[in-house]
Amino acid sequence: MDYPMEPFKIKVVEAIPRTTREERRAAIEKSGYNLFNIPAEKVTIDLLTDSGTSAMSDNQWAGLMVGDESYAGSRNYYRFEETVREIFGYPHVIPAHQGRVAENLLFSTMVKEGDSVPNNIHFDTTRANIEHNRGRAVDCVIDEGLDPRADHPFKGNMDLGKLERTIREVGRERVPLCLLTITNNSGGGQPVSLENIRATRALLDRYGIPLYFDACRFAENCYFIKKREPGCADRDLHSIAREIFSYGDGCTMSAKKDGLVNIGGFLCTKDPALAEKITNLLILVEGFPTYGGLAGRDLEAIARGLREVLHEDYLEYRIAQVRFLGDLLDREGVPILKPVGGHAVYLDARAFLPRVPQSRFPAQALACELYVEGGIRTVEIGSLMFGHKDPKTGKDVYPELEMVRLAIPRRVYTTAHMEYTAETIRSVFRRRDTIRGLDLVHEAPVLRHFTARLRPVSAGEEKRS
Ligand code: PM9
Repeated sequence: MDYPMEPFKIKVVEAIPRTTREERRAAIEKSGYNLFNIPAEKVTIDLLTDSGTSAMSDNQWAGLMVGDESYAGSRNYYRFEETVREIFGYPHVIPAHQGRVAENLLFSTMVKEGDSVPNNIHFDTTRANIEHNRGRAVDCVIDEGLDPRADHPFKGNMDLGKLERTIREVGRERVPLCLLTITNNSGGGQPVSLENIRATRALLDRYGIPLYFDACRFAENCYFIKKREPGCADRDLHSIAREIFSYGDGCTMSAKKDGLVNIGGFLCTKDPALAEKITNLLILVEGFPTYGGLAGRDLEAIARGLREVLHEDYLEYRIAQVRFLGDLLDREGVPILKPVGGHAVYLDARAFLPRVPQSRFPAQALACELYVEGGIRTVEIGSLMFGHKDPKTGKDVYPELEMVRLAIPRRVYTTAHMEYTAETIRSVFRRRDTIRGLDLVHEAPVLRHFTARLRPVSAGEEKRS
């Protein structure tokens, strides 16, 4: 069978909200055409994010009951630390309540004004945390990773030429670290190959630059390596993970993704001096080093989730479910980013709505239509999330990729939910010529997509633009 059956059965269920089209129209207007402002009880299928939205297993729920809530030295911390050390192989493990805190701790310690930090593609919080420390976030993904239709098994790979040019342009001393995001979320959930990781490491070694992984979806990346990389088919997923991380100096992790939990994260490093500095900062802003902003029970759930996420039958189902939704859309000619990534299907909004210019946020307009059509909440990864003004010229700069991401929560939705989602999208696709763009009404200075307010462009305004 092409799509394997779910390797679990369902013990607890949660009712799905149903709404009328009129209710959804009223909700989207009230939200300022921003899906982050829609109450979850007005959402039928919630594909806003795969972050913190997983269903935990019975084993993880059981783990919550053995939570040790001691302020210092909780037994769950030691289990968490042992598990992270075993999978990731780094000696220093620093808990945090989510990924962006790990990023903030790392960059505020390592990045200084005027520094550049290369990555395949920085995710929004990563970019924002670097820029908050007055650094420059530089994307160096291979060209295929910026072309929604290019076929490549590892579209998340780092372009070594772009990476080396960046280092030479700014000088080695202005590059305090390099990142690799696995899988590459902003580029379509695309994996990075072991070969590319090894080569990136070798290049960085020539300049003495540390490599850190943004490891949110590391297990999905391991699975793609096993399936696609020559010589890896018979390898165990743990050994692939250990090899990946052996090439790094550490990692940041949002356990809300491949930790299979609703909250949590951590930072790892090989560097004892850096670990000490970061731990001191952690105590100031997040909590004591054996809980880092989390309850003991959360640490236990992460430890158990990290072991479950590397089960091969789970990953086979996970990746196939996402591909199933992608195939349903592709078959009908709906433009999607290909090949389908690990955690999400990405609609190519420029191809879907070719008449809407990037200055009018086509991906955001499309995301709003999907909500009105069938109560499906998605997220824009395009000009609203990544567009900005060039600080030198003051001109608007737009990202290459203009996408709507359908992120699939782990172990939450069934095949029928995927079919309903595909049918809703196909209905919008059939009436795509009627969809107009949006204008910004309000934006925050950083991470504007979370709180922005927009309004639809009228037919007259559209003609004039
Ligand atoms: N990613 C996502 O939906 C959640 C925030 S935006 C709705 O994809 C990477 C690659 C991420 C990521 C979060 C973080 C931050 C870092 N790197 O959300 O702070 O995809 O735990 O992690 C989101 P936290």
